[in-house]
Amino acid sequence: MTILDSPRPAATAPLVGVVSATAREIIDALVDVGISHSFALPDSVNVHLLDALDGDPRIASVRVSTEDVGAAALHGLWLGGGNGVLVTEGSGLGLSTLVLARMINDRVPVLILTSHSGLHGERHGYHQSSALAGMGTLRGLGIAHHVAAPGDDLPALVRSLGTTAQAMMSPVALVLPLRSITRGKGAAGRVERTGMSDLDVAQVVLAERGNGLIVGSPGFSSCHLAEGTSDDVTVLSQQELGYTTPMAWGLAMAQPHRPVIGVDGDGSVTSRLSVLADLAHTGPGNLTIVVIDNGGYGTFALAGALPQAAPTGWGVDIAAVARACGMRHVTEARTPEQLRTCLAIAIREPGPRLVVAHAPRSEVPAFPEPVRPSVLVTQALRHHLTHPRPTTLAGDPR
Ligand SMILES: Cc1ncc(C[n+]2csc(CCOP(=O)(O)OP(=O)(O)O)c2C)c(N)n1
Repeated sequence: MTILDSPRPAATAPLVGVVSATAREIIDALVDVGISHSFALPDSVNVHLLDALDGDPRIASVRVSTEDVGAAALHGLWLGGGNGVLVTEGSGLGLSTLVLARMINDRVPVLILTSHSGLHGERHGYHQSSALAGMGTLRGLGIAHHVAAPGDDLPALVRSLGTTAQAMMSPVALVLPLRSITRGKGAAGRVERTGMSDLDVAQVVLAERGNGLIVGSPGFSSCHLAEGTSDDVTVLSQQELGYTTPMAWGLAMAQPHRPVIGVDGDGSVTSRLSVLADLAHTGPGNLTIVVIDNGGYGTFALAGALPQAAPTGWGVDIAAVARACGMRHVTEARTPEQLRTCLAIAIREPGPRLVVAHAPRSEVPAFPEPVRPSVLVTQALRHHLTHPRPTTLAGDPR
């Protein structure tokens, strides 16, 4: 057993979580406290609520590609006479810190429904960063908040905290427990799609990488990349939306003689489109970014959600944006064969290069989470790249 074969929950481990409310009950409570608009980006806890909000005429439901932008829009909305709720996981709340500080300064109320407190049966270690960012923002800014436990009366809490936000003229947050909101009636429709899949993309990248270092994204593809490379520290993933491409960029700068491949998701890249301008300007030649474009946030199929459109699903063309930003080497692939050709060139020729892999089909991974705790891979990769002598993961050979 190597250091990376760390214990993980069995795939059959019971899911911890108690449904506390249907999405409809939460929306009724939001309406009762005068919420007119919601701004949101999906996560596994809120996704059923967002689907229900989209279909409820009482609240205008706005999907955003990054949460801090939603927070800033809610500030403007209040100026104009509206009352909003920000629905976000903890990582997005962390991103919104600066905007919330301004809202506190200006006495602008907003109700925040967030998730990942780091308590109550959390079983994915990679949610730690989300919990730290979200709870850190609440504590650091002194935002009044309540961490709900499984089984709590969530609609009552929404009514109570929504009222408080308005009375105190301040942001107020409810931290939702895992799997606490159900869709209510009706099962999610599964959409059958044809064409290349995220699994195909991962397999081609692994086959074509040579000695390339790989940085995956928060989506399914990281699980596909991790399966079968469990002893390989040169394949790691970045679990925060939007930061796969920047992390791969920095790694490529530090390792100029080695190819570096960022395997990013369309939802992740569109949350930080400005990185494409940065890469065009200063991106290193050994960097290749493969964007898996499936038109949405495919990962939430795991939570039994309806397909969640990302900006690509609304028509954003990542290849066109990259070209408009000044990236000179942009290609697109629709089949594994085309992707193989694009990658072979990208890895051989100087870049930076962007390959958009149109992969509408999502394969649910065999084990739907990164196989290894990221701290182990992070530290092992750094050691591997900076240590003058070869090491094995089982231990230092000296
Ligand atoms: C800042 C932030 N907000 C929200 C999330 C929750 N989240 C996890 S995976 C994911 C979707 C990723 O979409 P995409 O990059 O298109 O990959 P796919 O799910 O399609 O594989 C989201 C929104 C997150 N990880 N980070």
